[in-house]
Amino acid sequence: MKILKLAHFKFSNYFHMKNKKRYFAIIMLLMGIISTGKSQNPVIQTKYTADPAPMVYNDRLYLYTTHDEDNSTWFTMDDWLLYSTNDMVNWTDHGAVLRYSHFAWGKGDAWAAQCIERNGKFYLYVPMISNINNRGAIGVAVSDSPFGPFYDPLGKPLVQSEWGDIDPTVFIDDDGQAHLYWGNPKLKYVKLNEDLISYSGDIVEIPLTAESFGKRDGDFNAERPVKYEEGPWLYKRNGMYYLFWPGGPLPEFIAYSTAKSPAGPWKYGGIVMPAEGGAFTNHPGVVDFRGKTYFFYHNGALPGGGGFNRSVCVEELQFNADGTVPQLKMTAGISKGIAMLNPYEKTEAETIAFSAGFKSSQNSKVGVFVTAMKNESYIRVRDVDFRQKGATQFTARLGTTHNDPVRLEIHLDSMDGEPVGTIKVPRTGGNDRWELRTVDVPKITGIHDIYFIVKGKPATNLMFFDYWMFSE
Ligand code: FUB
Repeated sequence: MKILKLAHFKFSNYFHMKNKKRYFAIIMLLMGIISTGKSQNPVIQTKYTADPAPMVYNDRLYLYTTHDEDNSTWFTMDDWLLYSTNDMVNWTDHGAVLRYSHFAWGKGDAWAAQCIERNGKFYLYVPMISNINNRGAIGVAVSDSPFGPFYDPLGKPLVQSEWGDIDPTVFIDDDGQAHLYWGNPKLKYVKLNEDLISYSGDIVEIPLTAESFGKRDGDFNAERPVKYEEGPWLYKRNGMYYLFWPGGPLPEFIAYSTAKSPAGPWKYGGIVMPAEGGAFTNHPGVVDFRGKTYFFYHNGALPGGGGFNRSVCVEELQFNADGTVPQLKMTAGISKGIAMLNPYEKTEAETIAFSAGFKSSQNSKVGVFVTAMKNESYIRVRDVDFRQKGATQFTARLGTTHNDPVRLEIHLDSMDGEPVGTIKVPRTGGNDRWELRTVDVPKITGIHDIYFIVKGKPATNLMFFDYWMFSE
């Protein structure tokens, strides 16, 4: 009930914001960026995603997210999703890796999570409503792979004390000690044991002082005496500990505090990302990857987006020389990838730099695949290196249910002009039945962006697309 009240409070504040005009201007700007096809943010377009939790493992960046169901009017969230990238511009969808229903004690609300690796095992800390006492609780699920399957080794919550036990962030320090922070509106902390599925010592309630978390502007709220709201993210750089967190009053901005020890005391640092982007929540996720630092967050920028239909974005974060964090704006995203994509290896159709009109799903036949929902749906794949030898054939695994012709066009570097190849999509009859099609293409060499554009008369579900590759 308390969380419901909190959300109601969030919701009404949001819609009574005085800066409504500014909000709509930003939405129009983001929609403009999206429609030019040059956008990189939001990084996922085939589903509504929120609460990004990046993790680097074996030189690949994994991104766990929550999942706002389509047309949600509340935080209707049933599962946790996984995406990954090798280049920061093309993202592969690995589908849902865990659901609240996988926990015998889980009742609903698959909210902000974080995954961490130790000794080849993956620990996913997840909040949800527990059916033990109908309150928020934090569980931990374990897997041998970042992709799952994850299982609940405890059969009960790791933490369950009172309302507001949500949004866990986990961090393993250089000395091997793991730390867990969480909470809304309280901020709580505990040291995890070596096994990462238990803790010793008391749960500490971090004092919410203005010195640590900034004086709250606007409303006086006895429950929320400072800016801190929820969604903490613990990160370390050059011996300094950073706690990033969404602050209020609503709509949320992201701010940070620093400390010389992972347990605090914390010193308020300032606002990293002011409130903008059309969602009344935000959520930080910060990670180092191949020498750069990336700052993940969410907004409501996708078509149909908003406070309960959010989308995950990313910016590069460059710290100031003195270790303070500069203020970031929400932008079109990463403009330059950090690696090339090899078109001679099988590439999943759900590896996408940007798309419009596609939705992703998964089934037992092919795993994750994408569906073109309307005429002229497109997928852009960036920085594809055909090398000097060049490609002369294109193969795709795809299908449709329609009698009316549907075609897949392959374009290079732009959606305009003549395609380099066109496939007449075979009528397989369903997404449990697939066919391979190969077409010749004029020799393609060098580095290009590829656009896959689906064209046809059917009103919806034009084409299912599983994977593609070129041949030399
Ligand atoms: O996504 C559900 C909740 O909204 C998260 O747990 C919070 O951090 C906020 O983003």
